[in-house]
Amino acid sequence: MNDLDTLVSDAEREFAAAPTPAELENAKARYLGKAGRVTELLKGLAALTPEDKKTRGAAINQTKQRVEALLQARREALAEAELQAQLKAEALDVTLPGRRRGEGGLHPVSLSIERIEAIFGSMGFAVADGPEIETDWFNFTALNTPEDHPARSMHDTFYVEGGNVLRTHTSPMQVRHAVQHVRDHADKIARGERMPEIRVIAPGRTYRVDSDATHSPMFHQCEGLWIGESVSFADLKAVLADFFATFFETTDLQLRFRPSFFPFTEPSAEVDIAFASGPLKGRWLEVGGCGQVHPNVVRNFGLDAEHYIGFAFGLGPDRLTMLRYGVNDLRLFFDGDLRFLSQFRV
Ligand code: FA5
Repeated sequence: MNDLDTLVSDAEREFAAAPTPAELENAKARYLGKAGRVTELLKGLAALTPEDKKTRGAAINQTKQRVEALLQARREALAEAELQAQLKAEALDVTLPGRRRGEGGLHPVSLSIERIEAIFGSMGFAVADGPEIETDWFNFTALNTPEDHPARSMHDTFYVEGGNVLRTHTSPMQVRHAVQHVRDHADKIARGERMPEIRVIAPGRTYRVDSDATHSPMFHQCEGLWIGESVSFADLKAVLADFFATFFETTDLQLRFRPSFFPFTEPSAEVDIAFASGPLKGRWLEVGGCGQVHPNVVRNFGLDAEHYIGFAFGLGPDRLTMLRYGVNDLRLFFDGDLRFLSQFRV
């Protein structure tokens, strides 16, 4: 083996031993770089006779090409190895099952509110919506609630800036809706014509400083108001009895109107229900308040209290949801635990 063949086989060995492209480039410099072995050989040509220069020069050039070819082959081999490693690392198993996106669903209380709206809708009640930050007038004063009423206390009510409150019940919607209704029919009323009855429900969020198994600081109520010329307490009982039977899909429940007091109704009652059978048999739970609308409130609607009469109620959709699904702590609905909430997905 002459010196040139030795050089080629040295280069081949060193290129093969370079495990990365960077190390291969270092090995290349040792042969083809400025001070590399091939370059040094070319420099040595200067000392030869013209005749020797020709043959030796041609031989060195050939050696250089062989080294370059080896280098190129090794470069390609390294690039190919890198590609294969990358493909292996990023291997896609097309037989794996796809990742499922979490399915959403309505909150159980929202499901109840949808149900409440549908049932009262079938009885001719419109649905109204109103602000959760209320003025003192709508939340208390217009509802005949005196300055010293305990509901106004800091212990019961969340006050916000400007003397406004997070509404403590949906009853302010009685006034807001009735005042608008009276305004809409002012011409008729002025002419002494019959005003269309007010028949509305207003579901929504309400707030009180309350927290136990049947009370949450943020909860829901659904107000109901029916005002006409001869709407009686008997109508109130019939409407609520009908509602509960439809909501719970059973006539196997007892309804109790327990005498109570609200400043905005007279007479007033709390509504309790109990199931005559099933897991909740015999347990009474208060689900709302109700009564004949107080004449002072009818006047605040802008109506003649001698002429217009009717009833109002405020139901607790959270409590209805507890009963419907047999849940014993109402706060579970608002903890945001998906393991609990997803059980109600329909
Ligand atoms: C009222 O809020 C009256 N505005 C209801 C009313 C309307 C009476 C119209 C007359 C005419 P009460 O405070 O009882 O009443 O609340 C009504 C219902 O809301 C309760 O029966 C209960 O079901 C629900 N409720 C009250 N506080 C909470 C609470 N902290 N968490 C969950 N539900 C509640």
